[in-house]
Amino acid sequence: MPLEFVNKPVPITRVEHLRPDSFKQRYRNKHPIILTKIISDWLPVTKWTTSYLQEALEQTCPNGDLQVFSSLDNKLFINNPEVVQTVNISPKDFLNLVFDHQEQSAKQRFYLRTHSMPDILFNDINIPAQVKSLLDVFCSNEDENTGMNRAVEVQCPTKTENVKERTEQSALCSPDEGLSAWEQMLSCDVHDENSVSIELEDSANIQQKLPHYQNVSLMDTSWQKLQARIFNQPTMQLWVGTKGNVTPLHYDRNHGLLAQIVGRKELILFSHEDTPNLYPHVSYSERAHTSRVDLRKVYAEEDKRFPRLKNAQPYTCTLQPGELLYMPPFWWHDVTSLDDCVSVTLPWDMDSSETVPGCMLA
Ligand SMILES: O=C(O)CCC(=O)C(=O)O
Repeated sequence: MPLEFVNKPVPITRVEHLRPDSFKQRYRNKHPIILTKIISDWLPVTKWTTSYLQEALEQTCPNGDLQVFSSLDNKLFINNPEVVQTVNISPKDFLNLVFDHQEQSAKQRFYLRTHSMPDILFNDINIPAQVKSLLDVFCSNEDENTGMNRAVEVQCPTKTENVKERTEQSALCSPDEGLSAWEQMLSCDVHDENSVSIELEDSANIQQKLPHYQNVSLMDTSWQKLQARIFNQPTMQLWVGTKGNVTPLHYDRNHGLLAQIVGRKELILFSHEDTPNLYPHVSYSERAHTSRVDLRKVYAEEDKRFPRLKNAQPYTCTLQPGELLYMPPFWWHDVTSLDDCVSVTLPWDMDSSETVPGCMLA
């Protein structure tokens, strides 16, 4: 008989699109949510075939092997030498082993979790339209701390021929030598050599102020900050692994987006409020963010050591390719790959205004 929870598992809400203010009011730092359309036509979802991934991964290790995990029980994967060991393997062999459908039932499982996003793949993710589609939702129109309207940044526009000549002539004798003509015309602070900051309200008639320039593009500065945080190549991770892999119950201290690119993943989440029911490892250990519970064993009533688990409130979903899951900081999650899978995680830190839940400090 499978374990009966006191509280029935609740399916995580799915929406096609979400307005930034709804995200801020209802989900950010509060509740998980799945967005079904926001990445469905993302380049990675359509472009990352096995051969393309092989090419990208070969560039990250031109002279040799990738480091991937194999699991000591061929199932549970967590970054801990008691549970996994590392294997050195060429990208080609690794991808063949993961995506080889002949041997599916008996095969050895592997998991690749990169420490940074390989360049080629990062370029596919970080193209402006994709960045914008995510930031529209995950960043609202106000400054997070002051509630004031923000400044916008003007990216270096393209000069028309006319202006090029005038700039070159005036540069010979101009007292403002060093400042380009477009910066002088806006008479504002120079940000760096490619951009300047202006007040949001001054941005409405920006094109009229720069009549001789093309491609005047505006970038909201707090968007830029969030872009640098969410689309941060060193923290973004690529996960490629075999059907049946399990990342057991744990929490992260950051906001997390899990973008599902290939295959399906089944997730079980619990709020940080359920921490006492989830039996974390002792707080001074390196495994404090992981649970002592293997959900599969407890669900099957093979392990009776964790009676409080049945009082927890599970939130569940099967994440499909092209879907994006938002997980708030300190929410526990357990992930099973239902297929051979490729995913991308995009974590970002809590703001200074967001606090660690009291129950996690105990
Ligand atoms: O996809 C997985 O196997 C684990 C993902 C995860 O733990 C995370 O996104 O924090």
